[in-house]
Amino acid sequence: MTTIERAEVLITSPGRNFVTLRITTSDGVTGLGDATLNGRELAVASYLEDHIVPLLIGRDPARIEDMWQYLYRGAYWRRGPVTMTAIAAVDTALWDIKGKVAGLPVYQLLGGRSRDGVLVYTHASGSDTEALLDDVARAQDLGYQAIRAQAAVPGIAGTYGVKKNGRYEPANSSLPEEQPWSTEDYLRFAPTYLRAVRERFGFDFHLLHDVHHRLTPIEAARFGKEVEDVRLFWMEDPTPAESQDAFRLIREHTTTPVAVGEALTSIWDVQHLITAQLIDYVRTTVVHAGGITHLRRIFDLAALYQVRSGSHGASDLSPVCQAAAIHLDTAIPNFGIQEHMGYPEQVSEVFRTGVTYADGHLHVSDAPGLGVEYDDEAAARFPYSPKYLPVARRLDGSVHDW
Ligand code: EZ4
Ligand code: CO
Repeated sequence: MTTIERAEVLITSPGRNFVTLRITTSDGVTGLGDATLNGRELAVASYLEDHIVPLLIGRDPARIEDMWQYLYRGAYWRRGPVTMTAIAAVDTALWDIKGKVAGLPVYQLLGGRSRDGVLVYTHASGSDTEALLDDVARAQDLGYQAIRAQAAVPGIAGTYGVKKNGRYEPANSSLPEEQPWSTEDYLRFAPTYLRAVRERFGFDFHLLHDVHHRLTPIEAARFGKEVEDVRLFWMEDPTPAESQDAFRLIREHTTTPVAVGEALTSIWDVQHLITAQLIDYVRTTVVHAGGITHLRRIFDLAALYQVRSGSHGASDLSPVCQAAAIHLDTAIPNFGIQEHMGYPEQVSEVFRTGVTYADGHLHVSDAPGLGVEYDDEAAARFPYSPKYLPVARRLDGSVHDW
């Protein structure tokens, strides 16, 4: 029997930190899984190295579902981002191996193509409304048909989502940066720049906006209602999702579509959101929600309730996760949209991927497995350096949701 012979946890920082799990079988086939949890990289590396890798050696790499059950159900301590990211890494690597053994790209193993390409949205932002408008024009020139718009709230240094020197990278300091937040200023300003985008560019493209957990349910309801004329594709993470029922209040007040889930890690975290039809798009993704196996299960549940996928795709999800996500997006019936933020240049020196962009869509190659290769020599040139996400404080100094 073919067995898992080796599993290595690889850490590199080509412009930003990534953790990768590489599993090698007794037949010499390798599979890759993304294990990156932004700002908590070493916690996942330890969970894998100290608690998962010893369990893998000698097992059958073909038993993907059983491995998932063994690592999730077989453990007393369940769920949470560290655990689910580690399980995701194993699951993704095993799908990669299965594809290579079969000589098929992963989307074929998932049932084959449901669409020609994967609609993606890119990010546009600005230090003020004019700069945002310039950035939306740039995104349109690149062919994007869906664009997320964020602008710096006047007087609020470090507003979420605004690029510095052409890139947005929130995990930016060796200890968490503390950033101010004013809900009042945001609620006054954000509708004005979203309206300015529609006034300048019209309605012939999808416009998205990320609230990034900053509002209470009633504030989010007011915001959604106020921007209905802007016809957002979605408002993202309007309020923290620890209480799934909080979304009912938003729902009762506005027809602005709601997306949530980038920080959620299991089907249980989205069960009520989906089954009570409190959201329109579920943003869970491969690396943080238990891998291809579990994400497929979430999307299948979502399909029953006309909820579509809208997976997180920020630069802190590695090209291995991106490739896995595009394979899944290609295959599922209820795909909605995929986030595509792009990577620092050096990332392509370490990860060679078959994912390509054309006309607002991403495509996977027909290479067997996920179609991603990891260059150890290049990786060694970029040592890990600790980076934290910021912390938000209201103007009175108290902690707010970042
Ligand atoms: O803040 O991935 O929609 N994208 C986002 C991201 C998240 C980061 C956190 O690690 O909200 O920018
Ligand atoms: Co987001």
